[in-house]
Amino acid sequence: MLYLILLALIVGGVYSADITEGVALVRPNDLAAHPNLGGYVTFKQVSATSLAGGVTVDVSQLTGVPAGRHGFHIHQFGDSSSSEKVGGHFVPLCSMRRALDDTPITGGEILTCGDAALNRDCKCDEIHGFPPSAKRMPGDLGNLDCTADGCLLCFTGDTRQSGCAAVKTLEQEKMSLSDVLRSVVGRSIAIHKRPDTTPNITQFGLGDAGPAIAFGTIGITAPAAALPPATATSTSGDTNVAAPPGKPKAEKTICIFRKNVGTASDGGVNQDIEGRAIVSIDLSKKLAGATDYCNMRVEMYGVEQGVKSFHFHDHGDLRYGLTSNAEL
Ligand SMILES: [Cu+2]
Repeated sequence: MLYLILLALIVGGVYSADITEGVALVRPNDLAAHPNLGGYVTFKQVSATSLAGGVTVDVSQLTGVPAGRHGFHIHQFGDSSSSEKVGGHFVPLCSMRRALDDTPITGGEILTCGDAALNRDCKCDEIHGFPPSAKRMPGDLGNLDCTADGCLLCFTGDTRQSGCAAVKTLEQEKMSLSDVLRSVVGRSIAIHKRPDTTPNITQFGLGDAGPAIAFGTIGITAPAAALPPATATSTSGDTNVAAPPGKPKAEKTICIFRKNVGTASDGGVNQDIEGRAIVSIDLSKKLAGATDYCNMRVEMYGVEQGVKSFHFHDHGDLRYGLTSNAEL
């Protein structure tokens, strides 16, 4: 009996309340070209207490992505207002040297990056590649393979018939939702126009996937209890301990408001509102002991006249907004 109770405690402790989750609502960069591109992608850290086991990515809820293969990455920054603002592929700890110049990566350097299950050497993180190899930037997620039925995620050698799947796990401890050093919270995901075709990781390159057709910013998933029934898919229980990046410390954050996809009749509301809110910290003021070191600037368009309430909310789970009657 004691054994059973202990087992229940262990299982409950790991899998009920502490799994860390993130979710990115995806929006097209050209609403006229892709009026139905939407949905969301979820990220779940397999272990609540360590990076071992990796992060599971679920693309099953993406909709309206054009048929074919599309490069799929996490990018460095959460400002999804342009391809320049999202930065390069997510590389949390190492120099971005290889993303900024044409320095070829030699075979010798490649040899120092083993293809073992775990390899955190910077040389492994700076090289563009495909999972499941360890020789890839942490933001390299492979390709999406989409049809009218939806999208699958594909790694090296995968085909739609064999290997590609709606839910796949990224290993090698390259990203996290609980570790501030490797956190993907607040970063952007990008769906590109063309396939990521990195056949040879010995050459510099980011895969020739072309421009991004859609972005989404990864936010902390709301606990299931806080979500409207239609979107209550989180298994986090009452808490979600996903953590935003801690290093380098951010002095400025931005929230991009994008026009909604869909029509009012299928749940799309406030379709004319767009803009951004920027919160920044004046470090010189803060270090000098001033109390007015935090500034906020809001640029919004399409809001009907009148007084509107404006809040920060607990989570970054924008599926809240998919239900027009959600009162928050
Ligand atoms: Cu990309």
